[in-house]
Amino acid sequence: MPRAGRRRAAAALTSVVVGVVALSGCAGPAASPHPAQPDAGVQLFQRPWTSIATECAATIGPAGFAWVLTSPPQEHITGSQWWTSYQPVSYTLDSKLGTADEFAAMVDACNAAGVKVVVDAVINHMAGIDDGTGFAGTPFSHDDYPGLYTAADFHHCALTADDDISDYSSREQVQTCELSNLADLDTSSPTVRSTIASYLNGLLDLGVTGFRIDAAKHMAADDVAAIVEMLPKDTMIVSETIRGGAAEAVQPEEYTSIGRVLEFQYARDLSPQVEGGVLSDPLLEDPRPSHVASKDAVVFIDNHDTERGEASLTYRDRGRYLLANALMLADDYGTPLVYSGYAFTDNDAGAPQDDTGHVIGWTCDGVTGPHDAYDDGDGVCTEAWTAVAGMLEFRAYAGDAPRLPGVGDGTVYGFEREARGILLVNPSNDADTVTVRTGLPDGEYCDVISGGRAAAVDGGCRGTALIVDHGELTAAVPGIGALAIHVGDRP
Ligand code: ARE
Ligand code: CA
Repeated sequence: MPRAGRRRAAAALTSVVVGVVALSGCAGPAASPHPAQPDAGVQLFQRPWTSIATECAATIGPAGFAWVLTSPPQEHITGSQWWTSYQPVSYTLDSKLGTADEFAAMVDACNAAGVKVVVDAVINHMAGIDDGTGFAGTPFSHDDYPGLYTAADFHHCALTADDDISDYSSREQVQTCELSNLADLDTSSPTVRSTIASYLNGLLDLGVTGFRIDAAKHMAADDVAAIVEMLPKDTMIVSETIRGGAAEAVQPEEYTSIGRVLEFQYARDLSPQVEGGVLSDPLLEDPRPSHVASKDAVVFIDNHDTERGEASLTYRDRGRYLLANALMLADDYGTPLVYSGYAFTDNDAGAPQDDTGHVIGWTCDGVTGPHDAYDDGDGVCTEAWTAVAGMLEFRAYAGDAPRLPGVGDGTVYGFEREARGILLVNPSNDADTVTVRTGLPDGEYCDVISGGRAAAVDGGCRGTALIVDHGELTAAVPGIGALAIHVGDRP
């Protein structure tokens, strides 16, 4: 199908799915508002295309995710580490995650399930090793990639002894030297820009919706903008610009005119509070200092880098990690990106591979929450957690209702999305009962943390039933637990 046709078809399918969600909302009480269009995404780190295709139909679409972020799809260096994906050798779609045909089939399957596909675009650099043969058989050396780039297409910054970035307070180093020895493309060059744009346009032709721009900080914002201008106007762009503090020369704000940015500060403020068991700090409420504007932000609790580094909560924290995700999904700040990777003890270890170097696929059948224990290589399957699906529904019903100031007592903290829903979390080990004022209409509700999406079934409730009476909600919140009710889920 030609590009325009495919893209139109994907848009039409999305609105059909949204329509179905809206209709099931109507089956409830007449007063229920319709849910808003989903906006949250899920990063499926190192998940093969055939697995993503299955998951889009089985869990991701039904859970109410709007988009999935894939790992990089281009040919890369060989090796068992996950990070080989971030050393491109060519733009051929033949990688440890699957073939071009499998990629195209995955995009079609996800679009058909109402899930848009956003691709991790590694365009700042090529490989970081001296030479080799790529996963699809392409021979290369550090700054020579046959038929694609020659030495003239790369920066050779000559600002540091080894041409590597050593000082993040120098804009010139950050953007024209090598990030960990990765051959740095001269993104100011018109030919480099158009080579990159043709790679990205090829992906859009397959029905992809947009891109995470890897290492965006390491390209001048003007260079990224010039490349994005060669793509269709509605292409979704999420720039990876790690907020590195005031001493750094390059700041995320420089990239917000191009699209959204990943706002790293969000998890840095939220997660330590959940981990420490005390949630009350006004940092979590408006106005949020040192964050980009809400409309410009994609937020997350962790990602593939931070779960191996700075993140204070990851899948290993099980219940508290779930609480942080619930708080993010309930929030009115930013576009949430849930993270789903695999268990590991060695930071470099890739997802399990077969003897051809392909990652062995996994699906999330039967997963309903964090596992009690993980073996290395186990899929975490966050996208299949009952509470995550429930909070995506909460989010849809919260729509554009503002987040009200925090409520709570003892170890329980929570907030209301005005008159639409309320979330209460208890990050301590012990259950705690609280009574809070709420603007939700009086009546019976069904908790979506324990009950999931459409927790109210057949006039009953699959989760914990809760009552709002005279504008008050009294609830026993389990230790390392949460309760969430919204106007769309009333038995
Ligand atoms: C690997 C080896 C290196 C080797 C290199 C070349 O680990 O030892 O020199 O290969 O052979 C990922 C891995 C890297 C890996 C790379 C290539 O994390 O370990 O290197 O793939 O295979 C900065 C950047 C930010 C970047 C992080 C990791 O600003 O863009 O570093 N994040 C993205 C991806 C990564 C990926 C890359 C970029 C490269 O998400 O997964 O690397 O494509 C402060 C600064 C930050 C800085 C941070 C860490 O916080 O504010 O800007 O992030 O320090 O240095
Ligand atoms: Ca660069």
